Formats: sequence, structure tokens, C-alpha cells
Amino acid sequence: MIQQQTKGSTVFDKVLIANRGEIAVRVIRTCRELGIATVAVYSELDRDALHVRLADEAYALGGQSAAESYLNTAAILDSIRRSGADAVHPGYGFFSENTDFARAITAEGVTFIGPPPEAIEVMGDKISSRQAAEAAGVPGVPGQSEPVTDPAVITAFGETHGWPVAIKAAFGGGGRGMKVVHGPDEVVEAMESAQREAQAYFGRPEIYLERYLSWPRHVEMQILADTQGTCLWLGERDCSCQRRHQKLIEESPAPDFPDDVRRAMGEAAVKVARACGYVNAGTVEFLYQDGSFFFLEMNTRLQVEHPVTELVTGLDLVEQQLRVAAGEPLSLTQEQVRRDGHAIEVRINAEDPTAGRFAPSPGTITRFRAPAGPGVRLDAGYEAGDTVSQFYDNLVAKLVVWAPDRDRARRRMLRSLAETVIEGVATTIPADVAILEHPDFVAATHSTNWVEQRLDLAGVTASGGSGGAETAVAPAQGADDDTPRVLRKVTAEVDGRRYQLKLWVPDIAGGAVAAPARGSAARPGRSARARSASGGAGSGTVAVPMQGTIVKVLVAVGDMVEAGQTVCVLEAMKMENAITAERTGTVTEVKVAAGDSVGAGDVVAVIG
Ligand code: MV4
Repeated sequence: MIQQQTKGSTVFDKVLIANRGEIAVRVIRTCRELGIATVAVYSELDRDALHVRLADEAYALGGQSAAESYLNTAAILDSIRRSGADAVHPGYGFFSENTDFARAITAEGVTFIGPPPEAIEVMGDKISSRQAAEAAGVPGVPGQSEPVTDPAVITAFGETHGWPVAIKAAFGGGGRGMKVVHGPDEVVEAMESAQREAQAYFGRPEIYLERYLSWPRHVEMQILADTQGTCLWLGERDCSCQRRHQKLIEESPAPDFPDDVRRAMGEAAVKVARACGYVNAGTVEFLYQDGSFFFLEMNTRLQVEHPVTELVTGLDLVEQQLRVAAGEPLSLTQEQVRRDGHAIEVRINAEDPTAGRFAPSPGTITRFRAPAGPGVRLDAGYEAGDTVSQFYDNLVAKLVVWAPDRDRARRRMLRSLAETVIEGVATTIPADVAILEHPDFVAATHSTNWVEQRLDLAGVTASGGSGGAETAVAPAQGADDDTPRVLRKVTAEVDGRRYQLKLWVPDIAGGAVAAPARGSAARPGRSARARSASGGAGSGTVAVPMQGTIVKVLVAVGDMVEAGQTVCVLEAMKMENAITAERTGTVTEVKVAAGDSVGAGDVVAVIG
């Protein structure tokens, strides 16, 4: 917690952020710039979290899980009273779209920094949101705007409008619980399953129908409305790179998106906002396919990906939210909204993307090197030493870049990701790199189904944490040398040229720093790209860690080898290094012979 006193503000005196992680840090930053005092709230697990350290004051909510803490209205109200906050920013997730919470805050005489509860209510019900949009002249995806309970209605709809048909939860969102029905014989099971999941996930069984668009882009429009009746559209974000309803990469402007469509979508979004009496920042989601766009739903909160719009427009959306909530009129007109260049955001989650599985990877971050340089922004909720808990969303940070055009933004993002070092947990960085390097992404021919239907992540390995161990270089030990050795990363200079090496050296008791455990995250200095490129133990490949010459091959196809057994000897940097098998098995391939020159990462053998 920074004890620095903040000067008075014309907006609010003190804002309580009813959230955690990167969004809480993000809101604190703008409040501090505006001279607004900040109040953090925290669960028992977040007692020393970054948002707590940065806030002027912090109050314990008690409990560990979200339900026990950040979703504990009474505890948050108590923190409001104790702190004397005159406004509350909900962030996203948690209570950000909860009308009861918004009303409870307002009942305290405290400002809820967000839309009126009535607007949240209209847009929280996807059927009423479709009705409101249609009433405003903004068509939804071809479908029906009332609940469906009769399978015959679904079948008749599919036969009339064509298959597939999407069955969606009326009180859902984010695509969760959505069923895609390809023909009449799937209708009954899909409808009953959709009703069960809607009840289970959202507490309401109502479902509705739409024509399913098979290769759409997911394009959302940022809007900003004040209390005096002004409503602006700020620009769109393409969020098509998603996996199981989780956005991975967002960008603005949408690639290959004509300006007349942009303007029409912006005006449609403003119509939808006005139809529900919207105030503050919000996002209207559309599906865009074959040159047409269709209303999907409206998000009545600040979104994770809002920095993409900030970088393109130059606006601070949290500042705009604060000013609008304080009753100030927007300071710009639609004509004054400018959009320059191209921004891309990558979400860095603590998940292991190995082979496309994205397994959660909670743990303590042991090293965090942030990228920097022109046009690079990192919104992080954690620093080295902080722990990513399984109890909360595992978003560690958002890396956002700006450049004059899309390809330079893409390359800047790849450079920034390669520069990023996060160790102690596995992250989604290798998957992000795979997407950004893929020709379909470069050509912008992807869609909402592309990640799950076309992108091959089989070769991706973790960039840290307990990810794929890498081939160890064991020392070429003499028969009589039984000195225990450890793997150390050293930097050498040979003939005026600098090299980073991993060497097995005698484990000198006392002063020696314990070498990182094999396969541990502590492989500092290697870019995410390098790590994601190296063969992993799991695949049984034996690769050399550096350039050199094979001086001896000690195995042949069919040989049984033990983990740690020397497969060949590599001469590099005027030293002989044994290249060992990472696992026990049978040699199925030997790719080198004595005298061969090899480069870093070259596979020399395969263990089946
Ligand atoms: C769709 C769709 C295709 N056709 N509806 C629903 C919630 C919204 N956030 C995304 N949703 C979609 N609705 C019709 N008629 C495609 C999406 C969609 C999506 C669906 C499932 C998984 C990931 C998705 C990513 C973007 C859009």
C-alpha cells in the first residue's frame, strides 16, 4: 500500500474498487492520476496482492472463495461505510452486471460507476435485449425473440430458415450453454440439454433460437453515454480468437472491415444503447458474416479488452466512466472521436497450453520480466512473488500493443511476447504466439470457430511452470568422476562473442546456488518462442541445446536407453557435452553421425 496522499479531485473523493487482479490495478491507476483516493478490498488469499499494495486504503472482506469475499455484498457495504468511499467501481465479472448490487450501492448514497440497473436488467435477459434492439431497428441474428419450449417450433424454424440452429440460454451470455442443432433428429435432446444447462449455469431455464452462423467474426462496438443524452460509438474490437468462450486475442480496428460497415455498426450500437437508457461505458456485440452484421448481446460493463480501444482512440475509458458517473457531460462529440493505427491485446492466463489443453496452472510467480518499448502496454495484476490462485480467474496480465498498422502491431506483439518472462506458472503465451504467427490470422480469414476447428496446437508446450522439461546436457563424466553436478546457466564470452550456456558443473556445497530443477520454470532468459519451440520430454525427442559438432554417437536404433543415459557427445565451445535421454525407452531414430554440425534445438535422436 502506497502511503502517498492524493490531492482532492473534482470527480470523487474516494473510490472503492469492488474487484481484484489486473482490473483493480487498472482502475487504481486512473483514480490516482485524477487525485482520487482509492480503496481496495481483499479476500484472505489476496491480503498482499498487487491491488492492495497500490491502493491508498484496503479492507478485508474475509473468506477465500469469490462467493465468500468479492461476491459478499454485506462485506463490501461494510468496507464502503468504514472507508467513507463516495463511489464504487465494480470492474468486470463479479458484481459488475448485478442489479441488486448496483441498487444496494445507490441505496447507501454512494455512486455506482456503471449503467442504471434498469439498463442492466434489459440487457441481462438476452430475449429482452433482442426485443429492445429490434424495436430500435437493429436486427439480431435471424431468430425468435421469445422463449421456446416446444421442439416442434425448433424443427419448424430449422426447416424454414435452414440448419444449423443455435439454441441459447435467455439469461446466459458468453456462449455458455449454447447448443448447435444440425437437424430435426437432434432437436429434442439439444433442447432439453440447453434447458438443463441454462437452469444450472444461470438459474433460469428459458431458451431461445437463432440461425447458427457457421464462420462469423465476433465484432463488438464500444459505446460511451453520459447523463445528458449524448451517446458516442468509439470504435470496434474484433474478438474472434476465442477458445471455449474465452477470448484469447482482441484487436482494433477489425481487419478487412469496411468503413461504411463500421459507421453503420457504430450507429446501430448507439441505437441499442439509447433503447435501454444506457449511461456510462458499454459494449454492443455483433456477429459479422458475409458483409452483414447482426446484434448478439450487450455487455453493461467495462470489458477486459477495453485497452485496445484506449490505444486507438487515445481515451482513458476509466476516466470517462468516472466523469460520466459524477454527472459530467462528455467532453467530445462523435466527430471528434479519432481512431489511429492498430492495437492488439493478448490475454496472458496462468494456463498450460501444451497440446492445446489449457490446463489451469496456479502457483507462485517466481520471475516476471515485463516487455517494454514503443507502443507496448502491460496491464498486470501480479508481480514476481505473487501467487495465482485457483479460486479466481487466472488472468495474470493483458499485453496490449499499438502500431501504425496491423502487421507492425502483430510483429510488435510477437517481439513483446518473446521478451516476456513469466516463471513459476505456465502461461498461454505459446498459444498466443502460435495464433499470431498463423497464416490464417495474418490473412484475417479466421472466425469464432477457427481456434477450435482449424488451429493445431499439438506442438505447443508450456512456457514456464511445470511445462515440458527440456533435454538436459549432462557432463561427459570420466568413469572415476562421481562428483555430483548441477545444471547452471552461465554466460560466456569467447573470442569477443557472448554466449548463454547451460552447463553441468560440480555441485559445490555452500556457496553454489541451487540450480533450477529440470523442467522447472526457472529457465530465465529464454524467450517464450524458444521455449515453445523446443522439443519436450513428453515427445521423447533428444535435442541439443546449442550449436556444435557431434563427436560421438553412443546409441543405435533399437537400443534400450535409460533416462539420463548419454545418447551422443556434442563438442561446443571447446568442451565436450553429453546429450542425454530425458526418458527411458527404445531408440526409434538416430538423426546424426560423428562429424555432423548441429544447431541449437536440433533433434539428434527419438526415444519411443
Ligand atoms: C452465435 C454464434 C453463431 N451463430 N450465435 C454467443 C455469446 C457471444 N459472446 C458469442 N456467441 C455466439 N453466438 C449464432 N446464431 C457464435 C457465437 C460465438 C461463439 C460461440 C461459441 C463459442 C465461441 C464463440 C465466440 C464468438 C462468438
